[in-house]
Amino acid sequence: MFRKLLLATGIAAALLAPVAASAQDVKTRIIRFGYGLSESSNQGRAVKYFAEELSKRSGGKLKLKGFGDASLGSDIQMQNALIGGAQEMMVGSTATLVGIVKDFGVYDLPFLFNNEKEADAVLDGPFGEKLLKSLNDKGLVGLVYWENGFRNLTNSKRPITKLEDMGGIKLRVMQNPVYIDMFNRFGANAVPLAFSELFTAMETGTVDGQENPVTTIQSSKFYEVQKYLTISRHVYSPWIMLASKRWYDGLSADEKKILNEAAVASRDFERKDSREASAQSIAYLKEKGMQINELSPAELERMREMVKPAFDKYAADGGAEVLKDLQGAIAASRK
Ligand code: TK8
Repeated sequence: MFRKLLLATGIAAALLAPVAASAQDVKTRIIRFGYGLSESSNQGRAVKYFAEELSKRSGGKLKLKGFGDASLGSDIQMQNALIGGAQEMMVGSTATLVGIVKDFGVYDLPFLFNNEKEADAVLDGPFGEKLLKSLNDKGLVGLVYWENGFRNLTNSKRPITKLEDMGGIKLRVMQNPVYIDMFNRFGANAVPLAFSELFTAMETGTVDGQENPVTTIQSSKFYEVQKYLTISRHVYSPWIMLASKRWYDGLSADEKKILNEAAVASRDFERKDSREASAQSIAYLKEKGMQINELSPAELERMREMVKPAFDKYAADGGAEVLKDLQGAIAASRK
């Protein structure tokens, strides 16, 4: 009797197992996911959340391994690894994609977005989607945009209260012509450099300053090597989650669905978390000894005036259409 029961349960289990497995066409996969910031940053927290979502939605089969602190390489190196199929996924700045799809530089023009709400509407809407799609024939799949945030200036030389204070400051910028042009117009000496080399460059005095959202200034401990923080909010910077197209194309429809849905969930988590963290950062940085000032509306207006020709240059360099589309999308988000 007992043996019969055992046998029966065994048969039932054998019959059921393939049913459960075939309900979802999901293989066990290890996904190497690289990012530039530390594990404890807003970026690191969202990678962890994404890993958990993937695991939950795949019954533990899609196993994401996060590699922070650019341990798989800088943004640009990782993009190339994805294209070649040597790495599955990453998150990084849209600004460093300009070597692959030039139009991504449009997000870097200064003072486009007034607030996060406009950015969300434009990035998640048809404009942002179209740019994501443009990566497909370059070997990349753009999944979602996360928030890096509004960028602010730090430096070790002097407080920046007016444009002229930027004069001669060696300022690290992302490897992107829009940033180089913008900060040279402001009178700084723009030095393009990978994020992964930035801390050391500031520590050794190779550069005097940099610009990033307050969350990054906190999580990357830039306050240890930078005295002055100027709230300028000159650019709203997105992050973009990317997959290797070579790898992605080999996924089943079920796996793609899980990946896409978990990516959207991670985006919503990341934006909320980053915004909450951002609200705490200023007080934290002050406590760490940074001297903080806000640029006056009048100074911001002078900066806007001064960089107007950067827009004309961008349009003349082949960006006219994408710029017009973006400005249209932002205007629509304000209605
Ligand atoms: C992290 C970078 C960073 C960006 C930069 O890899 O390079 O300044 O803001 O977030 O993508």
